[in-house]
Amino acid sequence: MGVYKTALLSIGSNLGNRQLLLQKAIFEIGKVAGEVRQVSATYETPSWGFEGEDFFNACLELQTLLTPEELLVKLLSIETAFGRERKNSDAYESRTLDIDIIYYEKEVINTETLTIPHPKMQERKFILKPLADISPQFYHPIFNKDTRNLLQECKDKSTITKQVPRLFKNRHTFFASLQYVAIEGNIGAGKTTLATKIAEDFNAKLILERFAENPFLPNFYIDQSRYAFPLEMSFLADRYQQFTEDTNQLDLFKSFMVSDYDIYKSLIFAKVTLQQ
Ligand code: PH2
Ligand code: MG
Ligand code: MG
Repeated sequence: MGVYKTALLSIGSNLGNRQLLLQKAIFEIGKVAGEVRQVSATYETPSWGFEGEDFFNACLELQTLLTPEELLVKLLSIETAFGRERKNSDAYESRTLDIDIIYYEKEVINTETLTIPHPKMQERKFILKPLADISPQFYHPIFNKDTRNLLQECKDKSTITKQVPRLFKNRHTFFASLQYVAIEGNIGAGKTTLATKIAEDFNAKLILERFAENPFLPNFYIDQSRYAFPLEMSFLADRYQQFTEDTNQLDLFKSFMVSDYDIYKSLIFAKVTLQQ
């Protein structure tokens, strides 16, 4: 059995939906490289060292059984899978996703492919600030200073701003932060399948739409304009009753609720079948 090692990573994006890319990257890192134990806040930071769009940056703590080289290979393949394109030049470029190993335990590594600790970390507030969120007292093995000291001494004066939506270290913590999830979509899209899987995987109370015979439906097919209103009212009343019954009792053993319909679907139908 291998021994778990702690790696501290910096992640950044300045192309596309930056927050979503960082979040998906964290989930993927947790899937292929180990367990994500901590995630910092997200910070918006001006591009450092080149002209480009502002970045979103964060840091995370990973527990891993991989060696530094194995970890690097996994992280590079995630970058590629997330649309990162590398041109054959040394200049910085905008990127959908960058993942850098800042520390790997207290190891000092200098090979052709890998330099750990990250050689420029002490010059970059976009690394030190988020790192101070999760590892303020981690000692740099060469400088013998902790993250807080390095941040205080850092000459990078760029303004970086904390973002409000936070990143989650895994899907479980994400789902546990929710209260109610409603899945909507066309008939046959797979709403029930998805809601059922989410309920199983993430310990949610499952709320499925119950179809009752609607007495107005046959008439509606004969005379739409005459029966559309009572039909929609009847569906709405039925859904309202179901919804109140199913959501009123709190199941203390479940962490949230997931349903295969949204109560507001009545409005969508009404827009189609009713006159103004
Ligand atoms: N990454 C770089 C170069 N410059 N600037 C910001 N603000 N954030 C980054 O992640 C970043 C950068 C090279 O990897
Ligand atoms: Mg980098
Ligand atoms: Mg990199």
